[in-house]
Parts: sequence; C-alpha cells; structure tokens
Amino acid sequence: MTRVQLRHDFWRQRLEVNAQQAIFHQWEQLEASGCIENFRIAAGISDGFREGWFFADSDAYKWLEAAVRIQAAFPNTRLATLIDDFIDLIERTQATDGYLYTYNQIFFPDTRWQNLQIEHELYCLGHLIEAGVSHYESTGNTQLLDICRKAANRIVEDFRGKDAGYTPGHEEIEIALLGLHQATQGDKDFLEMARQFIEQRGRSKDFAFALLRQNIRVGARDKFVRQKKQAYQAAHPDFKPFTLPPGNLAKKSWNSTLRWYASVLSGKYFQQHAPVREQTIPVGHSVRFAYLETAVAMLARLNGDRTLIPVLKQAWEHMVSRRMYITGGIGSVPSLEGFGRDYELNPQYAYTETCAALGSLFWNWEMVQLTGEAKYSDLFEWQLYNAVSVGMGLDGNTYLYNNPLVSHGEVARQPWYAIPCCPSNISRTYANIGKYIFSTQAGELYIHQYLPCAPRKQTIQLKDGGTATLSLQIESNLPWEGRVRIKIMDILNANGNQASEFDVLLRQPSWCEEMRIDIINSVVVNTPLTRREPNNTASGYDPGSAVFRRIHHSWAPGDELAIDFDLPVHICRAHDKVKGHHDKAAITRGPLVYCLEGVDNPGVDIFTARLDLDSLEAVYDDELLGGIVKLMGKTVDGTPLMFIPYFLWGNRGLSHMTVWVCI
Ligand code: FUB
Ligand code: ZN
Repeated sequence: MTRVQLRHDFWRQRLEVNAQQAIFHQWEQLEASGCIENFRIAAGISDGFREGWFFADSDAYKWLEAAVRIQAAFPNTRLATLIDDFIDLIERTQATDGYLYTYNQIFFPDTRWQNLQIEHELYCLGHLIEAGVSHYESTGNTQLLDICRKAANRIVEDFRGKDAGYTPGHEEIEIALLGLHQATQGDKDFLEMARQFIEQRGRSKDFAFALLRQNIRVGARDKFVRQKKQAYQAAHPDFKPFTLPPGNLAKKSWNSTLRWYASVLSGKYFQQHAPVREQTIPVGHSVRFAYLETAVAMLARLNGDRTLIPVLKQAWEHMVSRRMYITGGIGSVPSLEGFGRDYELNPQYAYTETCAALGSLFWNWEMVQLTGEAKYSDLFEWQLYNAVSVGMGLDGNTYLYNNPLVSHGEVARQPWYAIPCCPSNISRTYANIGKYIFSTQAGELYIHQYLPCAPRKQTIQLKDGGTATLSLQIESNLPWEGRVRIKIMDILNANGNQASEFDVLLRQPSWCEEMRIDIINSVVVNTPLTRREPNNTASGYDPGSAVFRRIHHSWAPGDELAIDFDLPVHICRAHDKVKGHHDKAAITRGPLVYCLEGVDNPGVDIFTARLDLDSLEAVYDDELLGGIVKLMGKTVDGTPLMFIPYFLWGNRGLSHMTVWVCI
C-alpha cells in the first residue's frame, strides 16, 4: 500500500459522528414520529394521538441508552437536558405499581401481558432496563435505575412461577434482567426471573393455539386503534400523521409467505420450538435468536451453569459454518427477518438486519468470557466492521435496516424507518464500544479488539494471587494500516509495587498471517503460534483460525507493546454448496470486506465484469469517503475496477453494488 500519514482516526471519526449528529438526528425523528409524544400522552400531559408500532417505546429507550453513554464520553448541555427531561417523563408515565407500556396504558388500560408472543411488552421493558443500567453505570445516579427496579419487580411479581405460556415472543428482557442483577450487586430475583424465562422457552404444549388466539386478539385491538385514529382525525382536522420515506424493498423468494407460516406456527420463528438446551441450530428471526443466545451465555456466566455452554457452542458453529454471510450478516430469509436453510445465502435476498449483527456481537462477547477462545472476538471484529458498520451512513443521519450483498438500486440509506430499531441500537453499541476491548481473568489480560482507547483503569488479579490496578492505552491504525501500540500507563499492586506479573493475551486475527509483536525495551517470551487451517465455511470467512498469543512478562508503567499486522488482500471463495457462487469471489483486506459500487466504476457492468485476481493493489485515498484504503484492480480484459469497503456503500446516492464478483 502507498504509505501515507493517515489523516483520520477511523474510530474517533465514527464516535464523533455518533455523538454530534446521529444522536440528535434520532431524537428529532423520535419526536417527529410521535414516539416521545406517546409518553406525554400516557403520562396525561398531552392529549394527542398515540402513533407508531406497539413496541415503539423500545426505540426511545434504546436512544436513551445511547445518549447516556455518549454523554459520559462527549458531554453536551443540549444532550444532558434531553436525557434528564426524558427520564422525568418516563418517571411520570410509569404506573404506580411499576407497569410501563404506552400502547396499553393509552388504548387498553385494563389489559396487561395478554399477547406476549406478539406485542413486545417485555421487550420494551427490557430496553428500558438496559438504559437504566447504563445510566447508573455512567453517572452513578439512580433515578432511572429506580424506575427500572420498580418495573422489574412488577415483572417478578406477575411472572414468577407462571408456566411456559408466559414467555416473551421477542427475547430481550432476559438480557436486561441479568444486567440488572449484575448492576444491583446480585439481586437474585432478577437472575431467577431471567432463568425462568430462558428455561421455560419452548416448553409450551399448546403454543400454536395460544399464538392463534393472541393473533386474533391483536387483530381486534389493531382494528380498535385504527377506528380511534379515524375518529381522532375527524375531530382534529389539522392532525398530521408522520409520513415516512418509502422503506427499502427486501427482495423475496416466491415461497416466502409459506415459509413464514411454517416458521411461526412451529414456534421456530420465536425460538419456541424446543427447550433452549436442545436448540443447537440457529432458526427463526435472527435478532431474537441472537438476543436469546446472549442471554443464555450471560446466565451461564452469572450463575456458573456450565452445562449451557456446549449447546451455545454448537449453535455458534452451525451459524458460522453454514448460515452466515461473508459480511458476518445473519438472516437470509426476508419474510422471516431470519435464518434460512444451511448454505442458503442468496446475496440479493440477504436480510442481515443491522440489529441481528449487533445481537451477534453481544453474544460473541459473552462467549469469549465463558471460553477464552479467540474465534468469538474475531467474529465480533468482523461483524463490527462489516455487518454492523454498514448500518449507519457516513453523516450519521441515514441508516440501512436490511443489508443485502447485492443491490440493483432497490436499497438506499434512509433517514428513518417505520420500525426504527436499528439506528439507536447501533448508536448505543458504538457509544459503549470501549466495553469490548479487553477483559481480565486470574493472571491474564485479554486484548480482544485493537480499537483505540484512552487510558482506563482496570483491576487485575496477578499470578501471585494479589491484585493490581492498571491503566492502559491503545493506539491503532486499523483497519487501514496494521500498526497498533498498547501502552501500560500505570500499574500499582496491593504491595505498593509497580512491576506486576501477568500474561497478556493478544488476539491474532483470522485474517492475519504475520503478526509482529515487540515489547519496547524488552524481549517477548512465550508467543508460540499454533493455529489451525481455516475451515471451508459457507461464506469463505472462518473465525476459527484466530488464536490468542500469550505473553508472559513482569509489566511496569511505561511498557509498550508494539504490534504490526500484515494486511494482505484475500480472495475468499464460498462453499460449493452455496448456490450461484462457484465462479465468484469476495475480496477482503484485514477485517474489511470490499465491494464494487456502480458510482466508482462508470461504464462497467459490476455484476458480470471478471476480475483479474493478480491485479489488486491497496491504495490510500485521502479524498474518498472520509479517507479510506480502496482496492484498485482490472478486469481480465484490462478495464479498471475500484473496490471500496462494503460498510461504506450507498453513501453517494442510489447505486448498484455487489460483494461477490466474477472471476
Ligand atoms: O420486533 C422488534 C424489532 O423490530 C426486531 O428486532 C426487528 O427485527 C424488527 O422487527
Ligand atoms: Zn433493527
């Protein structure tokens, strides 16, 4: 690659856009679409008409979680006011007994927990609780946490000991209750409630009938709300419902409706087809699946039930080897927003919702805590750079919901969606990205992600049984260049000494063959590299060849680890069983998947052009898309081709795009 001084810090750029643009844009959309007004109506301080889906509250809570995390890193007085006012509003909206769900509070005040498979009450409260935990963690203030405790206590009182018919249709509350259990220093009620929801899943005897009954009720309620809206509009001729930009078309196969019925009625869509301990194959709605797996892994970590781990591992292996796209995206059947059959990975039908990839990040993080295996952190990184980052436009004001790997112009970034679940989900994850960089175990410091981080304090247990507080800082030029520096800024152990013995475990990514490690002013010991050859996965990407390199050392303040990764261009081939891919390749460099976009290749049919595999060269382009490394190549007959990172496609208007290119 042409070596240049990088002008931009990849992550600083994104986190600033998140903090300065995205969070305010999202708030404006939540206000304009009525989502925040719904709380005012439910609190009795506005007499407007409730708008949006029954689960719209969850979008406001996810925004709040993003906002409180952003506020901790990028303090802003306008954001502080929005946060505080919204928390006050939530407090006023909550019923005195802890219940909170604007849809029922406004339209059906006498009904609760009636249609759990469909209506998402527990899902919404889950996002409220996650926001409350984040607010408490980042400010120490308990106002929102207290609201959440009240809501969680309501759930415990209403659900503890109830049968399997009372499990939520969209997993999320389980993650939230386990997080609340942690934040409240181990309140067992919350852990036990989450465990009950998890263990009862898939055990309901009359699931299909119960679902049909709920479906009829939901239909009647929907009709009632529509009639109320008509009456409201007639009485308020100046009422203007929020109009959305047209949504993106997800290309569907001819039998998608049939497949939807089969999945829903069998319970697979909701992961209700079998007890969790038997669910070794990823099925159904992929966000729900990923949230369930995250919760199961959290449960295993928090209550020490290691019997849950083998089933999690099997499901993960199955997903990675047969049901995941090269971008790390999951969900190949748009009508299900979920998984298809093994090797069913049509790039144009690819749904790969941004939220599903985010759910997989959360799951991977839990898996590496449980197992110490580098492949989970590797997939985290891969999904973060590709399947997740594609979800937010460069300006922070436009988003993708479904993320196909081929587009003929039917998909474009939109400022908002009728179901805006992805924008605030990506924002809250970016805002908390520091959580996923490193972790400690007895005598071990794991570096999972090479993301830049300012000095942060962490307690570590040492080899000799004592503890030390350490503070480290990471500088990273990834994903454009392979230069990373990890500095130990400070260490102090319990004896008042600075030098402390522990192992640092550095992930050697699956995409990197050569990883040079030096300790400045010292020697590196114990870094044998034993890694397996990549497996022939469906997508061509195999995180399983990533390993942790162990470095034993007595660390002192000022020690610096200098790491240099090679970043070769890789030509990835899909498994033979994936239809339509036998003469195609996907191009990657480091953790980035590349694509051809029409706008960069005028006059070329990007869907049929045949790439000369030896022609690719990485070139830093300071002007393009905020400063990127592009790949320049040629077709076999000499026509120039230009590849950009997949996550950046669609930032220059409507265009054609393909990840898989002819070879
Ligand atoms: O149902 C809530 C969220 O909306 C899901 O996670 C997304 O897939 C979208 O359907
Ligand atoms: Zn989403």
